[in-house]
Amino acid sequence: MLLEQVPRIDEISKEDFIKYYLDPQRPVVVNKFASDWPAYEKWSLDYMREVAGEQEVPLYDDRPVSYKDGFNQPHARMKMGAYIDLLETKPTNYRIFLYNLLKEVPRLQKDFSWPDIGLKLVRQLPMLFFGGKGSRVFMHFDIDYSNILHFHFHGKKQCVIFPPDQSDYLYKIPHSLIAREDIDFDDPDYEQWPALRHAKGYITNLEHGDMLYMPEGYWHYMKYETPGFSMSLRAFPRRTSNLIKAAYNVFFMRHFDNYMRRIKGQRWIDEKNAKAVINTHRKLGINL
Ligand SMILES: O=C(O)CCC(=O)C(=O)O
Repeated sequence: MLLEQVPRIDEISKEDFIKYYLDPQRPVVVNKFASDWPAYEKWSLDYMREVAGEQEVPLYDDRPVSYKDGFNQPHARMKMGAYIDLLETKPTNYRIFLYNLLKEVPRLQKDFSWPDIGLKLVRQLPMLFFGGKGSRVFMHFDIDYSNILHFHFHGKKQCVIFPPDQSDYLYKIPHSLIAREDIDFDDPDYEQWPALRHAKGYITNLEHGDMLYMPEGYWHYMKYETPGFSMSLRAFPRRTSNLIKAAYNVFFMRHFDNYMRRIKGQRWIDEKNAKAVINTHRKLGINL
């Protein structure tokens, strides 16, 4: 894998964001973008415990996809307060993924403002993500091919991202949004996954208040270096081809995948995992 640093800037106007990043679909990190928001002072794990401690939240760990679970089905539930205690006391794989906490706890919405940056952000979908020290978010892209503004709080996080045109090298699982889960994207085994040698992407490290812009359909793998949390704001894709793919995923693919899990069970998951390797190697003419 060839990873270059995501470009970083200290501030940006709407015009420049559109011209240099949104139109050409290039990622960027804006350092301390959130520094003007009340969230910059307030948002910490202690504050989340205070305002949302009693909320029951869905949790995911890094177990491989099983036919017994539905598409994106949580692995456990816990009170937010107990979850934050866990995050603060020991490393844990439990993560909160794609949770609309701001709907459950509306006062959090007063802590930030919607950036005026040339994106039509979807007001109903400010999603929060939490992770413990060392927890990893498998390599995936988002079902709706949105443009994503990803803000990080409290701790440090590393993000490895790839443009959609790198999909051929990433061992994509058919009928899903993920790459092979047994690839260690921190230190890939190129003997086992030779196609990854060709993949060209970006890496960046986010700290409290930083914002990463991920263009439409970008693959992302995230590692929480300390306990922390992030908020993603999203704008639906502007490219028609991505809108069509998003509609296909939302209205057909995930239901088809759930149906096949019920019909074929684990065989369906195993077949898809095998196909990810066959398809990738065939496209690149690799014979192992
Ligand atoms: O950082 C995370 O926990 C996951 C973030 C993510 O997948 C997203 O923003 O779409």
